[in-house]
Amino acid sequence: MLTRLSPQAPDKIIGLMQQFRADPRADKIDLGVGVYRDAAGGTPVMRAVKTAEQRIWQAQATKGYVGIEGDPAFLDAVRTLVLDDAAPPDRVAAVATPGGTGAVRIALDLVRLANPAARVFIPDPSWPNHAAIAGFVGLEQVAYRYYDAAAHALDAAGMLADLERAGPGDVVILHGCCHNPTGADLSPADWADVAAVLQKTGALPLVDLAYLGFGAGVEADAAGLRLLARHLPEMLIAVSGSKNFGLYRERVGAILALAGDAATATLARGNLSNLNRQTYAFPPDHGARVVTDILADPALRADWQTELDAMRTRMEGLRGALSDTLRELSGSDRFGFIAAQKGMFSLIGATPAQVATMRDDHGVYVIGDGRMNVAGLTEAILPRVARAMLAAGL
Ligand code: PLP
Ligand code: TYF
Repeated sequence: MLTRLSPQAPDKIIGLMQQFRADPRADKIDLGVGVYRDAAGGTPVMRAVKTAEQRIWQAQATKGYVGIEGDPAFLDAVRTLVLDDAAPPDRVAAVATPGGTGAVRIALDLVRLANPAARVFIPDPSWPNHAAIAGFVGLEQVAYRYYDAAAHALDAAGMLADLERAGPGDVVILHGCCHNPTGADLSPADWADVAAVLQKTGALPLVDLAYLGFGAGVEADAAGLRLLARHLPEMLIAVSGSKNFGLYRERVGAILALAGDAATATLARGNLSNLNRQTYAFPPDHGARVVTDILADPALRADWQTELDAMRTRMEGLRGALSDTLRELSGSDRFGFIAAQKGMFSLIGATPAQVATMRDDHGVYVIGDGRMNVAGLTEAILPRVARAMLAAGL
């Protein structure tokens, strides 16, 4: 049986992680996979997470199963963090998932159950797993214009024109904030325009929210999806706790389904619960419990917020410093967009050959499409990265 399998390529991000690990150079620089790094180049456990874990270790008396949908307290905490009062709780169905990737998978499985003929509209470019998972669950994919590479900015007119083509049985994937890989986000006015198009077409938004708090702060980053929730009858939100709680390997996530009424929310919850059961039964609990405890304890929550704000401010500082260094070294303003963009990533505008030169000649790893994890920079390595970019011909 197993001999009948065909080889599967890893996605380009995970492939690059493997290539980086195999590189023997001591001074290699990893700006590939999206992991936040502090000034020392590490990805430490957040303070509030450590405290919550200590308390859980002391108080937890059992590792018996939690429910198939995950802990209701976790789901309430996530719903409130993400939606605040933008949607009545009885219209929201939620289940916990392994990470945001699990949430995207369960969301697209839910769409397939509702309408196997649904088309999934995916921004061009997007996180590679969007198209990969849509294809794997058997849904047709449609790319919509998102990024104007020459302007290093959102192509709002192209996006809206393409989204007009989605119909009532279709799904539109939107990045809640900190667009991966471009760093180009929707303005509040763009969100209002998208809401109007979705209202007109009846297409279902699937908001992928992997970086809440990394863009402009938790409230500002949630404003766009909350606007959709206030205006549209239905939406799906795939939430990740990997980045903003630094819980990557614990696999913290949830899918929220906003339905038109409470009865439909109950129907959606039953389907989400069944998808969890078919896929992995009980979702992981440890990271979810950490998040629940942090959000429920005012002191822990304040400390988490402070550390998250500091991480965001650090990323903004690195964006400014890289753009300034490139201005000094190149005598031009052409990298100003790096300072203006949001979150961990920017497309630096490198061709595949320039990406290879940066990697082979300078030991600087960015993804093949030119995506740089700006949050992987440190003050110490930043000048070397800027010089490598220019030496590669950028
Ligand atoms: N969606 C996007 C756009 C991402 O960049 C990521 C990666 O962090 C995820 C979802 C989900 O990540 P995880 O499964 O680690 O929570
Ligand atoms: O885009 C990134 O780097 C992160 C991590 O299949 C990631 O979102 C990368 C690839 C993947 C899953 C997560």
